[in-house]
Amino acid sequence: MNSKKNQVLKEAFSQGRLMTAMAAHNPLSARLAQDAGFGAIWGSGFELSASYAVPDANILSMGTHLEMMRAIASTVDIPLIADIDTGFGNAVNVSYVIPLYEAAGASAIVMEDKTFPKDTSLRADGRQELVRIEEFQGKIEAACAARRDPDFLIIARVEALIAGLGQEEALKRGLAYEQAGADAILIHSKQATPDQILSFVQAWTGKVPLVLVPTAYPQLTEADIAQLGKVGVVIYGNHAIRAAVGAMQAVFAQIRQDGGIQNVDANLPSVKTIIGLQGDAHMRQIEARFLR
Ligand code: SPV
Ligand code: MG
Repeated sequence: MNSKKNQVLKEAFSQGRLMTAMAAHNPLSARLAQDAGFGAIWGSGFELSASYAVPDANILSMGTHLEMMRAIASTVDIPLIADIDTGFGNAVNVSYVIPLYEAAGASAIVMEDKTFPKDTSLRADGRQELVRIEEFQGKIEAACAARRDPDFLIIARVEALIAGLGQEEALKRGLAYEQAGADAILIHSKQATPDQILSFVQAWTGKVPLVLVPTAYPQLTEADIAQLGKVGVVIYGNHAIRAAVGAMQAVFAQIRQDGGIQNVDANLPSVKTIIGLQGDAHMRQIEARFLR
């Protein structure tokens, strides 16, 4: 079952098809993303941290993230790309972490070249310290050696642009990580226009596909990205949690303002809709078949 999901991503890469991955922070948000037609789920550390109301800075334990990935992977049929931040330590930690994520049902991991504990990328003035290139190559090699299914993808994330180190350093790191065995390179940018990313993509001479997270430069559409030809996945990094926060804030404020739920009820998904999302139909089938 899982090896099939792994192949979906791998095949998209080899066929040069652009995959879309929507962030999720729990199985319900993953199911909604699947129902909406996204090709994959992004097991976002930012979203999970936000859902626990803590910063995205390795405050949550690896176990907390891992268990959420297991719950998500067992709920959806599309591949899960797990965000393992910096790999929770050095190459030794990575060697132990990869089989756990694979067994949890992820089809790929993204590991970034920052120091542990990391700071979140999109915050202005975050602590963005990178590890040495050789050290990160060792972590990628450890990840590749630790996977059991060769179709389980190891995606290396370059944070040089986030750290303000410029395109040359970002390209150097991307190529070094490809050489170490990475199946794709995620290049992240927090610039408010796509120029920085477009320049990187144009200059990219590697053979493996790139992965983009256009949160900071939303003007860049999927059609634009597909046209670039070098990008394998576009990740929508935090739109599930932002949508949820915005919707809750609006409804909670309305209820307080009105002194009751009389004006919000008609605009909310019905209880029946939620029961459907809980997988009620499946449970009723089980009831009909086995309850005596
Ligand atoms: C995440 O969603 O956890 C990411 C993407 O890593 S970002 O928050 O943009 O760094
Ligand atoms: Mg993250």
